[in-house]
Amino acid sequence: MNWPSVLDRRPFRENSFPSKLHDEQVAAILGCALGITFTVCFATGLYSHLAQNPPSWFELPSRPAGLYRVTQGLHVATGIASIPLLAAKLWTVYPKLFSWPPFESAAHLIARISLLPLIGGGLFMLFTGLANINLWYPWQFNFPVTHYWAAWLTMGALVVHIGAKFTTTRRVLSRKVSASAVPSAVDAVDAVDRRRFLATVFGTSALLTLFTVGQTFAPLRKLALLAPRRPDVGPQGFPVNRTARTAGVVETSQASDYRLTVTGRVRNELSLGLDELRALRQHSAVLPIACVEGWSTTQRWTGVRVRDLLAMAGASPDAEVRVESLQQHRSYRTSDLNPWQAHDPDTLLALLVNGEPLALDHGYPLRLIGPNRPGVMQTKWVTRLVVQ
Ligand SMILES: Nc1nc2c(c(=O)[nH]1)N[C@H]1C(S)=C(S)[C@@H](COP(=O)(O)O)O[C@H]1N2
Ligand SMILES: [Mo]
Repeated sequence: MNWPSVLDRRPFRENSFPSKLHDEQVAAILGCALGITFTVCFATGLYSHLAQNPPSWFELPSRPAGLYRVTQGLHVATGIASIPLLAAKLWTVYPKLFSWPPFESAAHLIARISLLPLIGGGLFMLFTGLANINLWYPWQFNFPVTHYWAAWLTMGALVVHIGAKFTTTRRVLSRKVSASAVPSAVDAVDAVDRRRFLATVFGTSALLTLFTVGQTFAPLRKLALLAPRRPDVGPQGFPVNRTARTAGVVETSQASDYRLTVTGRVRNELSLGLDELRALRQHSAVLPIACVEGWSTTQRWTGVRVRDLLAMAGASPDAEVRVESLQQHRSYRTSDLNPWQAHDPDTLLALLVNGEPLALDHGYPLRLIGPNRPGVMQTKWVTRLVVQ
């Protein structure tokens, strides 16, 4: 192959990309914004992962009660805000794909290779996250596991990228006027174009956030027009992800022989019918359901404290508890309470929401609700507590 003739063709030819928006300073500003949104998204995602899969050295505290709601709300909001930023950033820098020679030094080669996991990973994270909040799974893999490991790969590549671009970014961001001492009229027009481009990109990002963040931030609820789930729409005024029908619990949850059992490492096993549960001391708490998909809703729940049941059963105060649902298949049929959560005065097995018996889709006859827990761990249709 004859290289020079290849280089003579588009897109390798000089001036193949005449737009002045393919500019280092624009790329640097978008890069800084993405650095912030990706870092917040990664930190809140790690927290969510720890909450759902606690390693032996970590126990999720049960307070502040609304913490997970804030962190997961931020996770989804920063992910959504990143979409226009990443699209604009990729468009700004794509001519560099065709730069010649392809690399100038070993460090430059490594920096360019790291773009593969960075761009691939970034697009993968935003696409899978967006699909997940829309409950759309056009793939075979396990979403949480893959999304988690791809995040490490992406952030690793981001660290390499920041290292490689640090000097250039500092230089172009401190550049006030154009390279020539006296800026020409053409330069001034280019600068206005660049500012307009950036304003459009940041504006799109802000509008997307504004029209979705009401799914968890109550004052903006009316504006949550683009949110896949409205926090005030559903039976009893709040949403349902998994219905009793899809969970396969329609018959069992309505059976008159329903019992709650408390077993495992206890002195006396308990087996309580609904009337017996209603006759125990009832406690109310105002707590959110904070779904990993970013929506959340706060309700007033009433029922029996888990710690009261543990005391009745004679369980040790530092016990962990596995909460099991009538649901037999698919994920989220059980969840674990660490000792803090199990003994929190607001961790309830709720019979009522806002004074009414729970709707079947909200977990009738009994659901777990506790402070600072991911929504997926607020198990519905509870039938058994196993003390570990
Ligand atoms: N048994 C059971 N409980 C469950 C689920 C489930 O699939 N099965 N879904 C969880 C999820 S993802 C959330 S966000 C909360 C609230 O979900 P809902 O909107 O389906 O009630 O309940 C949780 N409890
Ligand atoms: Mo959820």
